[in-house]
Formats: sequence, structure tokens, C-alpha cells
Amino acid sequence: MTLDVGVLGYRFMGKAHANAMARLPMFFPDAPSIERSVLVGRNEETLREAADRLGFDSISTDWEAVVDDVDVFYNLGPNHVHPEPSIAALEAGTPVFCEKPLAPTLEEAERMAEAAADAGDDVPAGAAFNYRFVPAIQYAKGLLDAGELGEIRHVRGRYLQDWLVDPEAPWEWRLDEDLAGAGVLGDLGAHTVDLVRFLVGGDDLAGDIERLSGHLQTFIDERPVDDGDETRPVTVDDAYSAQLEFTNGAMGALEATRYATGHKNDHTIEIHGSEGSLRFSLERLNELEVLRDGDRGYETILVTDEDDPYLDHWWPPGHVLGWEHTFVHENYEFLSAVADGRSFAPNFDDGLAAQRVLAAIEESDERGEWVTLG
Ligand code: SOE
Repeated sequence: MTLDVGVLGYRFMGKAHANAMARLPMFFPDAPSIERSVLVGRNEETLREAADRLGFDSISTDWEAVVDDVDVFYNLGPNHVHPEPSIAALEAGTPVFCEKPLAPTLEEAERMAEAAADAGDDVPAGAAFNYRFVPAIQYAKGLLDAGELGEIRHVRGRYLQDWLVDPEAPWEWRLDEDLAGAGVLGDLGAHTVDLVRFLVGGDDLAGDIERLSGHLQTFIDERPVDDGDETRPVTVDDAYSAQLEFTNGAMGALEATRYATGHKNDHTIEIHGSEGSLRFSLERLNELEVLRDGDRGYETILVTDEDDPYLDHWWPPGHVLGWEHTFVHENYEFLSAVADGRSFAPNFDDGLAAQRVLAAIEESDERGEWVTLG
């Protein structure tokens, strides 16, 4: 059986997922057979050009018709377009893969998670947290689950970019509260919160987040629109930081910004346990630094062997992978779950869980006090 895939969105994420789908038959021969069937958007001319370039059979400006028609629906549009089409697809029994953050607001994320629960486990609703699918992150997860780091005490996650350092950098939808929900908190913080939950969530590691304290900042509150003299307000945060306390007493420190001069896409996670520590940096995504003996320092493990996660599908040992491979891995897992009619993780509940943390960080910033998640 061939799955007809409908995709809403053809810019950055549309390209990343279309590339992933195109790689599947070459590198993951056991992946289900799929057809990039229809590309959905608003402007026919732009859509047609994108559909040709990204390998889609047809275009549509009517998502309502598409979600009923296809076997799988990908929602890769800006955040404000995540809720309604995703909910409509799930109501029609169509599996959905939705980009992060799940929704602009907590209330909308709750509605999406409810629609996913109503659709049932055999209609997967995936949240596209691609960094879970970095081989070194999966390797780290294996070490943590095996208890090799002992009792977890510290988790540090920071995501640094610099595309807003220039005050003339143009306005875009990511800077508007109505379209994006939040700024860096939703765009980058969602990734870090999800990775922290993935790596150390669960009772036997650091457990859930008990309470947190958050701080948001907007440095420049208007930006030029395209090349003209007109400006538009920036209505979201440019940076956030948060202190976390986990149920077992472990501590977390999270941070993200679009103003970290010189840092393009620098996502790092550090974890310290009673028996060891680990460090991961997206800028060196083929490596994991692990410390097991306090007197000998960190050992750098190259996660590029054929028995490392997903590596047997690619090149001979030592041939490194990149950012785009994370999308291939998540597409492989998600589409396999769809074909088998089984659940997929991370799902809409994971998207909602991350959103609850983000909302609590915002609330803490507004109230100027710690917030209990409970
Ligand atoms: C832009 O800040 C962005 O493209 C995010 O939207 C992505 O989720 C992240 O992976 C890279 O940066």
C-alpha cells in the first residue's frame, strides 16, 4: 500500500520534510511506500513552483478538502496554522505530523491533544521534535536509561542563535504573538524542554518538573518590513531563561536567545549525575562527550559506528551525518507508525507537556515569582 501524504507549508520545514521523504526509499528500504501527493498553501503560483521543486504531484489551496482526502497530513505551516487543520485531520481519522511548538497557546495545544486522544492510538499524532532523532542524543538516552550517570542532579540546556542581533533584520511571522504565540521561548525553548523531558524525564531519572522560575526579554520592539521604511512591532520575547526544580530535587537551567552574537544554531545540553556527566552540542552533532571517571575528564565518543542509532542506514563507519538526517529519522519512525497503525513518540501529549512548561515560564515572568506545575 502507498500512503498519500498531504503537506501544508513549503518553506524551511516544508523543504526539510520533503527532502526527508525523498531520502526514505533510498536509505530506509523498509519504510512504507509514500507519495508526496499534495502540497497545500495559499498562493497558487508560489505553490506550483514549490511543488515542482519539492517533488509533489499536485497543489491545493483548500486544506479542509485535503485533510479528508490524504492518508497522512503534515502541518508545517507557521504556528497559528497548527491547530485547526490538525484537529480537522484527526477528526477525519487522518494521522497528523505537526511541527513544533504544537500551538501558539496552551489552550490550543490542549484542544489538539484532546483531538489526538479522541482519534485513538492507531491514528498517530506526531509532534516533530527532530532533535530526539540525532544519533548522539539517542545514544545519550541509552546511557541515561541504563542508569550509567547515576542519580541526576543537574540539567543545563541552552539554544543560541544570532539572527536578530542586527536591528535592521526584517520583521517576520516568528516575531508576532498572534502568528507565533511566543518568540524564542516557543521556537527554541520548545526543543530544549522536549529534549530535557526525553532525556531525564521519568520517575527513575530526574522525574517531572515540580516548579520553575522564568524570565523573558524583548530587546528591540519594532523591525523593518522588507526593504521599505515601514516597521512592525515585535510582540514576542527575544530571549528567555528558566530555573527548574524536578520532583526528585534535581535542578535545571534553560536559556535561549536570538541575540547570541556569533552563535548560529548552537543547542547544547549538559547533564550531571552522581556517577558521571555528559555534554552534547548540535554544532558537533556526531559527537557525545561522556565523563565516567571524575579524575580523567570527558571522553569524546564519535557516534558514527554502524551499531549506533540509525547509522547502519547511511554510510560506512566514521562518515558523519548532518541536521537534515534528523528529519529522515523522524519521518521514518512516524510513517512506519502510520503504516502499522500504532502510536508514535513524541506525540501531541509530548507537545502539550512541553507547552505547559513554556506557559509556566511565561506565567512566572509575568507574576515575578516561582510557578508550581503540579
Ligand atoms: C528558527 O529559529 C529555527 O529554524 C527553528 O524554527 C527550528 O525549529 C530550529 O531547529 C532551528 O531554528
